[in-house]
Amino acid sequence: MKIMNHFSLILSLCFSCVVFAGTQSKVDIEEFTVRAPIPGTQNTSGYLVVDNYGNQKVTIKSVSSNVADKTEIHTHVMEGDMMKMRKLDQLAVPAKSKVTFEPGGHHIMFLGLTKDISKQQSIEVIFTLQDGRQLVSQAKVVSLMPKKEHSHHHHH
Ligand SMILES: [Cu+2]
Repeated sequence: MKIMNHFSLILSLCFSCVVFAGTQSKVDIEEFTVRAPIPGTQNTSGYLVVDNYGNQKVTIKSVSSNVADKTEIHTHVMEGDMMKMRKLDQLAVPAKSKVTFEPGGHHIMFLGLTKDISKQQSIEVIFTLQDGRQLVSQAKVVSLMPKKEHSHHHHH
């Protein structure tokens, strides 16, 4: 039974290579937020969920934006007892699964901001997939700074 399962898995993988090559990947970018940079800093990070609801693995090859010199996929790794960021050259999302980018894990890194994104509602980020398709998504700009201006408003 186990051997059969393996055999049919291999068959279906090869089958999908031939039949579905060139078809569109079924993937969504969800809950995309980017942090307004801390004043005086040039870098910031974004978080999202990549939802691959298709039957094929989806690989993100690169990300780009027009608000920073470089836009990269990063993850955090432990080196000794130090948490360090590392650039990922690509990110594979298995079929029927989600990858969550969150603080302490994967993130979109914006290096060398060229625009003051804290004044924008959202920014555009483009994900290029291995099949050449591009996903254009909007990241909502969120501020981590306490909203002091609201603390003096009293509602009666
Ligand atoms: Cu980073």
